[in-house]
Amino acid sequence: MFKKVLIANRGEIAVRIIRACRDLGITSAAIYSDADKSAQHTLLADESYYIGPSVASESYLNKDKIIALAKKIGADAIHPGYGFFAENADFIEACEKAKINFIGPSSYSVKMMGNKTEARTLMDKNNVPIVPGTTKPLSSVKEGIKNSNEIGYPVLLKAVAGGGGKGMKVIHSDDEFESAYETTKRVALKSFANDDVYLEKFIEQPKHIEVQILGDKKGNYIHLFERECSIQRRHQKIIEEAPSSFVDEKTREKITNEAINAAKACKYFNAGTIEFLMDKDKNFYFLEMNTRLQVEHPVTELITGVDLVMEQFSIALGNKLTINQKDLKISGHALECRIYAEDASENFMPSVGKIFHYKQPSGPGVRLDSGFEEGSEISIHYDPLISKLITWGTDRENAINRMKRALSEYQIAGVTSNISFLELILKHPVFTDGSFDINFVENEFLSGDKKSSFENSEDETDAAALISALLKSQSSHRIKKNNSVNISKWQEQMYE
Ligand code: MV4
Repeated sequence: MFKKVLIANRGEIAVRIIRACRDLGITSAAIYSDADKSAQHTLLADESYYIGPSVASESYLNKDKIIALAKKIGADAIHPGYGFFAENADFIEACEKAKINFIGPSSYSVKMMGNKTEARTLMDKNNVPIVPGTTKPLSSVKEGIKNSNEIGYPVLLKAVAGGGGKGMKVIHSDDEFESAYETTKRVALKSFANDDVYLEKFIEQPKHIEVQILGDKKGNYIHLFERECSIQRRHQKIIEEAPSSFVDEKTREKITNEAINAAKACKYFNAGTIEFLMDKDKNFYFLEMNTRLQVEHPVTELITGVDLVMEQFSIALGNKLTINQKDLKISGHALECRIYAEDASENFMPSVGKIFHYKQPSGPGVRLDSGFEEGSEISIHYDPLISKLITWGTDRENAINRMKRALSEYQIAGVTSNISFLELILKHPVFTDGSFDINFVENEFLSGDKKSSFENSEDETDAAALISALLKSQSSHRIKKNNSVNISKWQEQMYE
C-alpha cells in the first residue's frame, strides 16, 4: 500500500479521502490555503501544508507547487478528489514525470473523454448508443443547417470541449441557426479556448441516469449499478439516488453493459461514471464520461457495500480488482441530499460567513460526509457545498423517510442553507412518485409555466417570491429559517 498520500483538495471530499487513508494505514497529507487554515480537512489530516492564498489558482490549482510539495514530503501518490485537478491531463502527465502515482485515470482517457466529438466517435465505433447527431465539428452555418434538417429539429448545438452545461443552445428552426451558431462558438472560445461545435438531436424531458464503473490497470471491469441524478438546478445536482426506480432489470442489464463497453473503449482505469440520457420509453444515449470519483459516489457505496475510495487506491497500485461482478447486488435504496450554503428564496444566492451553530443528524441509515463544523467559515472562494447527507433504507420510501428525519435534525446557523428547500422537494408528489425528469426543479418551483432547462430567464423575481412563500409556510422546529436578524444578535452575544 502507499505510505503517504497528498490530498490535492479541500472540504468534504478531502475529509472523505483522509478517512480512507486512515482505514488503510496510509499517512494523509492535506494542503490548505489562507481561507482554510482552520478548516476540518486541515485539522484532521496527519500532516497539513500551507499552499498559498485563498484564490484557488494560487493554491489548490497551483500545479508546480503541489507537485514540488509532494516530492519534498515524500508522498507516493496524489489523490485529486473531484474538481480542481481531477480531470486535468497536464497535471496527470506532470505526476508521471515526477514519478508520483496519480490516483485516477491515465491522461489518455481524460483527453479522449474530454473531447465530445472524439468520445462520440469512439462510442459509436464500440456500439455504445449515442444521441443522433454529428461526430465531427461543424465547418459552416450551411453545413450545420443541412445536418439539422437530417437530424430533425429541435437540435442541440454543443461545444466540443464543453461539459457541465456550458456552451449549449437549443435550435428549433433554420432561421434560428446562424445566431445560435455564432453565440455558441463565441461562448465556447471564451470558456474552453476551443470554438468547435457539433450537433445532437435535442432529447426532450429525459432523465439523467449514470452508471458507476471500476476498471483496473490489467483491463478488468465491473459496474456498480446506476444512479438517478435528474434533480438538479442549472447543472448543479441537488438530490441523487441509487438505484433508479425508473430502471427495470432488463434496462439495467443493457445500460450497465454499455457503460462497461464505454470504459473499455477508452482503456479506462480508476472509478468512473458513464452518463446517459434516458427518454420516456427507456431508450438511453451516451452523454459523457466523468473520469473521476464523483460527488454522489456515497449512494453507490451504500447500496453495494463497496468503498470506492479504497478501490481507487488499490487500482492505482496496480492491483487486480478485488470484487467480482457476480458478487455484487443492489441492497436497499440510498438517497443523497447536497447541503449547500445558499438562499433558495434569494435566487439561490451563495451565503458566506461563519457557521456558529452546527448540529449534525445521525441515527439508523444516516451518513454525513461533511467538510465543516461549528466555527468553520464558508468562503466566497470555493464551492458552497457544506456537506452531503446520505440515507439508506430497505426501500425508496424508507430512505426518503429517513432523509426527512435527518434533515429535521440538522441545524446550521450563521449561513443560510438549502435544507428547507430540500424538504420541499422531498414531499413533492412528482418527486415521491418518481415521475420527474431533468426539468423538475424549474417546472415545479421556478415558474408557473412549463419551462425547459435551457431558457435561462433573467426575470426570476416571481420564482424567488414563490420559493420564499413556500419556505415560509414550511413549519419546522429547526432554527427559524436561519433568520439573519436573530443570527446577528446571537453572533453579537456569542462572539463580541
Ligand atoms: C443534452 C440534453 C438533451 N438532449 N443533450 C447538460 C450538460 C451536459 N452534460 C449535457 N446536457 C444535456 N445534454 C441532448 N442531446 C439535455 C442536457 C441537460 C441535462 C443533462 C443531464 C442533467 C441535467 C441536464 C439539465 C439540462 C440539460
